Amino acid sequence: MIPKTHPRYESLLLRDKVKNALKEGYLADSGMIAHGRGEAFDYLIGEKTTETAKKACEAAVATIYLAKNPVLSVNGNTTALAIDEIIELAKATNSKIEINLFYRTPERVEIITKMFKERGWEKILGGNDEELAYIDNLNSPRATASEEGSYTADVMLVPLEDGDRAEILVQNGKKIIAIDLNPVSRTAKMSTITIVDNIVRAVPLMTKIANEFKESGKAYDKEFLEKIVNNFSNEENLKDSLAAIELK
Ligand code: PTJ
Repeated sequence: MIPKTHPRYESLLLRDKVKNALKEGYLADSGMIAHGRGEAFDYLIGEKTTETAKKACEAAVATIYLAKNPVLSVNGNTTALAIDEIIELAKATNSKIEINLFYRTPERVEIITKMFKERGWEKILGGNDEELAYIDNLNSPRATASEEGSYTADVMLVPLEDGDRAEILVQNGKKIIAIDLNPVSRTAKMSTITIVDNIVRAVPLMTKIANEFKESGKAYDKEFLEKIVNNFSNEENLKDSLAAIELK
């Protein structure tokens, strides 16, 4: 039990989630390493959402609203840290959710599928029962793709990925939104929009923006959405994200 008064309470809580996910059998053991790397970058940006990340979130939501078939891709770490938040975002933006694992095993897929179903999200794509297609030129289990999901998606959210998929998906004509605390990662550089923020803050912020756009009618204003997307430069945004890292 972590005392709420601990100065690193939030961070320790996330560590607990990741540790439990490993014990429950759905987090890849490398997921612990990935989490540690994320923690270090989060520390450097002050463990808060920067204005730069907020801009990227707005561009991401606008891109999703303009999409025909948006898909939110989930792996072990994303499930451990943000399963409820991902479901909320999918509901707010009418997106599909698909399991995609680098270290894919039927057991991990089964546990993650069950977790989504227990939360009322029945139609989880990329599961064991589905006949999956394969993305060309991708030589890892990440190549698995649901026909109605990532195979035909025009926009995909890919949080916390290693660097092999984003580039290929972009080459396949998809718009890729990454959530990655490391602004110099391969995924960050290769994606269409990179949100340099912790997934636990970025996804709820995206949902908040999505709901605000809906309430104000902007979600249905194509011109407004296109303007946000066209004004966004991932290269510039990554430069600003890097500048937000302060070594004091
Ligand atoms: O569940 P699987 O089998 O698909 O495996 C998933 C992992 C995460 C193990 C796999 O994709 C991997 O090895 O990823 P990497 O190469 O370690 O990259 C993960 C990236 O996510 C790194 O750049 C981290 O800085 C970043 N990251 C880690 N935690 C967070 C994060 N970004 C946002 N929020 C976080 N909480």
